[in-house]
Amino acid sequence: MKQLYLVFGFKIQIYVPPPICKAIFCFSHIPFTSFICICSVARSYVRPAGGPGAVVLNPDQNSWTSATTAGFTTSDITQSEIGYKIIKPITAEPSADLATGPDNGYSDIVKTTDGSGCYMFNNGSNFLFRFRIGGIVNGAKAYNILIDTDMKLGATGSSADPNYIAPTNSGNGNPGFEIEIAFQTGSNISIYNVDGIINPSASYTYSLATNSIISVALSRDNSNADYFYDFYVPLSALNAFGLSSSTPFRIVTTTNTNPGSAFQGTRSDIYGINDELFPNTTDAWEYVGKNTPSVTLDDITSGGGGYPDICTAPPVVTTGIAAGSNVSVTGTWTRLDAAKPAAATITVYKNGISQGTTTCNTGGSWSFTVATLVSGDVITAKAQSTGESMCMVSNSVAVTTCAPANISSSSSFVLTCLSNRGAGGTRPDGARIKIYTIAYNGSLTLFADDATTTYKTLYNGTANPVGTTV
Ligand SMILES: [Ca+2]
Ligand SMILES: [Ca+2]
Ligand SMILES: [Ca+2]
Ligand SMILES: [Ca+2]
Repeated sequence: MKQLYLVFGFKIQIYVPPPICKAIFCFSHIPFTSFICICSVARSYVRPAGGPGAVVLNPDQNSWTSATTAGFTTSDITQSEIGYKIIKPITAEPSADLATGPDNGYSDIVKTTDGSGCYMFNNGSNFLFRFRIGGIVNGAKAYNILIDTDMKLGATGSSADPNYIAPTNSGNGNPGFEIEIAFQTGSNISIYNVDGIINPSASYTYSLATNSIISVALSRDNSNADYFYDFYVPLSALNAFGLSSSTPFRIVTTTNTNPGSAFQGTRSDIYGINDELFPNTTDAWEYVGKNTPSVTLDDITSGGGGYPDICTAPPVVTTGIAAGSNVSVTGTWTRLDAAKPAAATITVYKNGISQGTTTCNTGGSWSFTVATLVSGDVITAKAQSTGESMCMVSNSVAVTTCAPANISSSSSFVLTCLSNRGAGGTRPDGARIKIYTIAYNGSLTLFADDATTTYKTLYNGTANPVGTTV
């Protein structure tokens, strides 16, 4: 409401409407004192102009993306004509967090009250997408879907993508996405094969008139209208890339101030992160992709289970696990960000088989006793917090046997601590401690003792055992 002026004791209030109103209704709720005008906001499509738009995106072919001509009144998700499934952001998506482009504008992914800003849907024949964008402008931009079909991303680690392309000073890399779908305003909707490619050619193109609709959302980020950018591609085209209805894939949504492939353009906004904290675009895509749960096309049908809960951050398994009985496996766990639950259940695996669970608070350490470990066993762990998915695995630690040839025969020597910062323990009085490295052929090289200057063995500040021979 905007109070304009007082005229002869009559308070006149004028509503300043959003850009598109179905109608403006005015009434006086207290006779002769004030008038209230309500804009019944039309969630009508705004592009393409001059017709009902794509039948796939607007099945009843009226002028509304809402389920009824009453528009969106309480929720533009539950009242949507298409039952889009929410793509859950890995962390809160801020407004005005852009790498390039005007804040709150045509490339800013914004959110509604539940935190969501991107959506997708499988209608049985087509793959539909919806971006919630803070504004609209004439001109050619791109709204890009990056799809990882082999669950591999990054240059290193057990799930590295063999087709990883590093970024250069002059352009984006590709951390391991295989398919890209781009809504390129001003030209078309394209599907690109980007498997090991950063300068892709479109494998399929579809016209904006038949495959896209832009309409007004209920949310009003920055106190002005937000828009739904809807587009779709046929499932048959994705099937040609090997993506079946049950193929797990990961999805990253991103906007681009250039009208083309994300890999060739200038990143504006990646959904699910504060872009101001991720200056390297390729690393940001990889970070989001790796922290994203997998989904299938079956999940996002009207009867499907929906988009999975977001992943709990993985634990870290402490290295240096020796073979034996009742071995204590230890590690740490830290949540992805402060908005996430502070505790997680840790499941420990031996050779991929669950051995049991323990718990951990964020920033803390955990331990779990495994009954038997032999050299070559591989230990991993996963974490799960309330309301989240257990979809990320820790580092892998191989169990080793430690039996150097000249191991001390003293039973009074006890190693109580071993970490990458050093080791500590107790020893018989007067004994000298020497640390050796062991080569693959079994030969020993002195690493540290009380006479070594680089890595020195200390005895809690005492001179003991000077003169002792070991
Ligand atoms: Ca944003
Ligand atoms: Ca807005
Ligand atoms: Ca991949
Ligand atoms: Ca963002």
